[in-house]
Amino acid sequence: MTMMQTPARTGRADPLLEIERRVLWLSTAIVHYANRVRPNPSGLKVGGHQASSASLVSIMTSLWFRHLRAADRVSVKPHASPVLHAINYLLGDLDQKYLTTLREFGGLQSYPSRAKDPDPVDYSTGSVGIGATAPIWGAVARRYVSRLGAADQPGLGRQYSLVGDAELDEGAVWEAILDPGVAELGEITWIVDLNRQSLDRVVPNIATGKLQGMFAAAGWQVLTLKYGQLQTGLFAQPGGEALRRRIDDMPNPEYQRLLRCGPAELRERLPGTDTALAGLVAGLDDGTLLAAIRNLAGHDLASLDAAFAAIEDTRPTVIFAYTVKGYGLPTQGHPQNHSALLTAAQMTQLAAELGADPADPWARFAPGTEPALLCADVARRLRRPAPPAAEPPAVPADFGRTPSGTMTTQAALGRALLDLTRAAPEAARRVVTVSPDVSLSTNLAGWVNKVGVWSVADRRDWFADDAETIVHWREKPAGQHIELGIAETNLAGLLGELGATWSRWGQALLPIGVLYDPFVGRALEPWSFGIYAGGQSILVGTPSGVSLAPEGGAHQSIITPSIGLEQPGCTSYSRPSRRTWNGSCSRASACSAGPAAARHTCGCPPGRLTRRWPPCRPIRRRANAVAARWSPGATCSAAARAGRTSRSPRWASWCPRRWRRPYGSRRPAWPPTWCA
Ligand SMILES: Cc1ncc(C[n+]2csc(CCOP(=O)(O)OP(=O)(O)O)c2C)c(N)n1
Repeated sequence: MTMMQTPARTGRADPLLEIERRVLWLSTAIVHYANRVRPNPSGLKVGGHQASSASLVSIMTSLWFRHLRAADRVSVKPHASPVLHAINYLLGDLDQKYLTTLREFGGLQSYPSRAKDPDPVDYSTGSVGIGATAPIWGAVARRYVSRLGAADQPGLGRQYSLVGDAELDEGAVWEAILDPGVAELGEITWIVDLNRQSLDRVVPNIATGKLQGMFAAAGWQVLTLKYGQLQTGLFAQPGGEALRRRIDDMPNPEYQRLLRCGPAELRERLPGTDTALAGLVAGLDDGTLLAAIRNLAGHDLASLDAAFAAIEDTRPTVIFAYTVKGYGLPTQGHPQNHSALLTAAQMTQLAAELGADPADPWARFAPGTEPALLCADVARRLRRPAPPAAEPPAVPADFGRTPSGTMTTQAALGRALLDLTRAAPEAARRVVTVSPDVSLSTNLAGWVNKVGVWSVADRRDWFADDAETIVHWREKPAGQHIELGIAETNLAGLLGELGATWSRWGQALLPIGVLYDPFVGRALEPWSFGIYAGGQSILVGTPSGVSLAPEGGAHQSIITPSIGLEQPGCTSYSRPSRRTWNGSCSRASACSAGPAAARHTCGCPPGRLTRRWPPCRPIRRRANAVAARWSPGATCSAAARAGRTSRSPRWASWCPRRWRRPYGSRRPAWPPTWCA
């Protein structure tokens, strides 16, 4: 029996339903081939997630083939990557040769990867919670670059996240949702794939109501897709109210157990002692009864249409879509189906149910048929122009000014930013600083005064006329400092997206994140992820050094340099002094924006650490040591074109001068798909 029994809404075959079935088949077959067909001499587990994918097939079919527009961007739950590839294949954006390469070297990646997959992927995902929140920071970055005249203006596209329900366990999710600026981003839409299963289990008390309340309290529009059309129809019949109550009241594991029942067992278990419900059940044939219990709105294309139509673009929206993990597969609803693989016999049976041919598993729709025409239409609708080539401004090698005297490198950071506004206004226009509520205590006050604070709309500065106020917090869309709440994970997420605008919209920024040094560790995982996903930025941890600065141990870490040392794709630089700054530069791009860091990180082979640990004192330095000089090679063009780095041997001394060449002269360009 096929489980994809969404009731036909028209008398004839609906091309969207045919596409939905084909997407289910292809996504299941991609995983099947990798595990059970492709030769595997080592015998090592390959893996892949048929049930997680099946859970999102209806939602993604509806989104891509009915609602998505070219300017929209989508982050896809990591374990549904086969669905994304299946859709890209049907749209002509993925060559057939890749369908047999899931998790193979050079093939389709385990999880959607913007940097490595051969087809269009908007956001890399994999570490749950981080990929889900990336579109929030992508939305901020897009709004930010629009001030530079980007072609792709804000508000033109929604930023979707397709999120697993267990993903909402992740702190990164709530850290992002609670940021005060996020409630203003009406282009954000999350769809929670509410299958009530995680990796290990059926989550007993997932408490959807509580989650919905938390989103609503954060200012989000909350939509719920629970009952499919078949269920809704039954609710109107005698005994229907009892059915609704029963479905609402039963615990999640019991519901999942019912999904595993045959008709006879279901007739007994579902009504229990409720005679009204028993009467309703008795009147249903086996097929309708089985279809009804699993008829959740997340698999109902008409219900999905209604939900998309209800999205208000004035505030973020979350849609809780009830689904069945493994929907349409023999493994559906089983508590241990997360990594379960269909057998060859089950695949043959599935092909028969879905109208596929196991002997020709990758067949497209026959030319001229309705689904083929729909695929062609959608491919046209979603075609995106390539972003214009990012032409970053030149960054001067020398500011032509020689500061003297004693200065901490922390103070030099603020000074260098201000000097840049005078020496190279066009480059300075592309600098964007980000701080998790520590911009003043890390010496950015002068810069903030000069450039203002970025906000979605102009806000009145109520202290503009207050003579005692030294730092003016002028919030406006033209501001160049972005202030976040105390949330280092958000900082790293936003930096990654600001550092990727050159590849998305052809606008290079020089993002600089500034935070207290020990909290680099707190931001570490999203930071690593952002580098892997292609974000290019400078992260400044201050104060740093091995001997303690007067600010004390709670604000100074001695392990940050080790972190930089170990992080592939990151050039780490530690400046000597306790009141110093530690510029950890991910890729060459933003090296140009750092003063001391620029001199050294841009000259060093990527992935290496230069470090020096002198005693903890402010340093008397000659002008060009800190604020006056910028690395000759540190231009953003090097940044924008830098390739991935390889691991390098460790270095524990200053970088020799002979290494000080721009990255651009050594590194290959990103592959063209990078600019999707
Ligand atoms: C940060 C992180 N922790 C753990 C994992 C391992 N993991 C992968 S999927 C998964 C469960 C995801 O459940 P859910 O988001 O509900 O997706 P679905 O059940 O629909 O596959 C876990 C724990 C991960 N990828 N990332």
